[in-house]
Amino acid sequence: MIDIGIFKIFFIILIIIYFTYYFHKKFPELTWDWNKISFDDMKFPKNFIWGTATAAHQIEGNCTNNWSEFEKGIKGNGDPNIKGSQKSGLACDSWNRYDEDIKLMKELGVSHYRFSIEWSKIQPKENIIDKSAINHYHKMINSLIKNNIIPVITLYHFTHPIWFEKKGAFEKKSNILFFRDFCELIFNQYSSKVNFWCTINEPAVMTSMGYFNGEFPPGKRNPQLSAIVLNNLLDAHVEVYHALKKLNNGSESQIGIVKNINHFDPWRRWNILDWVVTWAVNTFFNNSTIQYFKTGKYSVKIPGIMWYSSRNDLAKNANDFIGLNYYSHNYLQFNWSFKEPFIVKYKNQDIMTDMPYTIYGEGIYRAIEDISKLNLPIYITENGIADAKDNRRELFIKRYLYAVSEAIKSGYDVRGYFYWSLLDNFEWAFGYDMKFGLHEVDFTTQIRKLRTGSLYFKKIINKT
Ligand code: GCO
Repeated sequence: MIDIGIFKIFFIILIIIYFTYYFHKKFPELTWDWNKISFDDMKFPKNFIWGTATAAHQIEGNCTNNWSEFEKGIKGNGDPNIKGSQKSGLACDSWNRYDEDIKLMKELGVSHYRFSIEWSKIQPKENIIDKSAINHYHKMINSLIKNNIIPVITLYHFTHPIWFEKKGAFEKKSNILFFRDFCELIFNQYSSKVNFWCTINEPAVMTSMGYFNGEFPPGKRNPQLSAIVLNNLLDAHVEVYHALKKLNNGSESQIGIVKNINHFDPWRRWNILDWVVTWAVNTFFNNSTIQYFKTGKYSVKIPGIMWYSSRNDLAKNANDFIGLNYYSHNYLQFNWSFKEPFIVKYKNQDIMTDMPYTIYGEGIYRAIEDISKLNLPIYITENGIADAKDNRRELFIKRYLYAVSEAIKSGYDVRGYFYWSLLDNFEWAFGYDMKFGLHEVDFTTQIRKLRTGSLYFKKIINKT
């Protein structure tokens, strides 16, 4: 008698092999031989936009918001929320030194500056609008324009007033109205001078860090809630987009969301379990947002972790462009633990940045390919390296810019590139340890100095 069990096992093994092979082929991990690449071939179109980017909480100083509250706290394991209990504090004092910062941009040769408006400074209490804060940004925008730097506003870059946090922030769909009102107010103020608008910065970063692993405020660890908050942030973008379009200057303005793509690749390409965890993380982090704007359907269904779906038909036409933030990729290895289902891995031969990820120039090409599914003009709204020793910055810039130039050569509609960041600044949970600045900042004297590793960027942008 033949044992049916053996056939079953054989059949299951065949299926596993088939799927592993299928994933391996369908999701290649792009790698180039950098030794054979000449950076002299790099070309950018004449009208390509060059800029730098910052965010209010990271540079302005003296913010009182959900982040400044979080900076005081400690995690469940007793560690401080921010490395070494650092506080954002005075940051780069850019609230007072914006003219100095604009001078740095001019010296670099960039034509655009992406910055964010600090909601908590404009609306410190639910019923109070601070006119001096509104005037402050008017003055800053005027100064940018006077210096021929085009302002690009981000309406929401991770921070909000404490009163909004107390209401449950984006955990509740009904709170979107408060955010929409704030955006309308800002748009009415500045849209006659500014026509390039980013709504929300990196919703998936904010939700995975804030609600999945608890590294950002509100420090929760609740996967199901993170799926809901992500959906609410995407719906908030859609609501704001359509509201702003109806206002004066709305139809002439370019309004879009900013999406961070971080690829998750399997540590062992021949292991189906590594594919399963990368599928799960990519679904939440990358694909759900792309699918939402393509089809109006939001769906993150990861058995045992999160299970949520909804629809918003207004999402399909809710961007004039897409902002792409790109830094790197991570390898994931499946782990037999419900609490920690995967481990992040790095290959020995890869060059690390100071952040827990490597230099992976090819990745920005892949990310452009992915985001191009939305059929929108693409702006790289952030890309840069944390490199305190300044011994990898030039290499980073060369490789990533080369990859962007290759994407343009292949026909992708990439129209601009904003380097993150103009200055060293408060890098969220890492505090001031991460040095992303083209300019080094001495935080005791506030003196800014262009880094040697940034000279290549200056050279390229002044060539095109
Ligand atoms: C983010 C933000 C920036 C970061 C930058 C470097 O991705 O967290 O948009 O505020 O500082 O990405 O990590």
